[in-house]
Amino acid sequence: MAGEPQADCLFCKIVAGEVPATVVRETETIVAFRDINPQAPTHVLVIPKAHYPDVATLAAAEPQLAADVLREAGEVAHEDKVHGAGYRIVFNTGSGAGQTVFHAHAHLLGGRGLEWPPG
Ligand code: DGP
Repeated sequence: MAGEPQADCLFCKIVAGEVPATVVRETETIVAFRDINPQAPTHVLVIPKAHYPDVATLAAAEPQLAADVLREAGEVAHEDKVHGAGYRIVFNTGSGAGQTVFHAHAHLLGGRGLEWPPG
């Protein structure tokens, strides 16, 4: 069923506490934790607790939950003090765009200069 935990999903296991992560923020609907392979001084993943394979599927099924992810990414940017200098929120969507974990997640990147266009 849409949104239900998936046994083979790494991020569902992080939500369940079965895989450890450095959690920086948690609400009823989302978890935010530091990326294991950080690409910037602040690199936090913000995920819905419910399982959706990518952001487009999430936004179509539960737009309020997608909004929760965006709002909480902004909150983490404030907490990590990267909001002043600017930061980026990225959703890799599909393997061709670099998505490797198929549980929707926002990358919050900040704390260094960020090039445009991204690679
Ligand atoms: P993406 O390539 O957009 O699907 O991003 C997946 C991210 O997940 C990638 O930046 C690395 C991160 N990641 C993968 N495995 C783990 C893990 O076990 N723990 C944490 N904290 N991050 C992980």
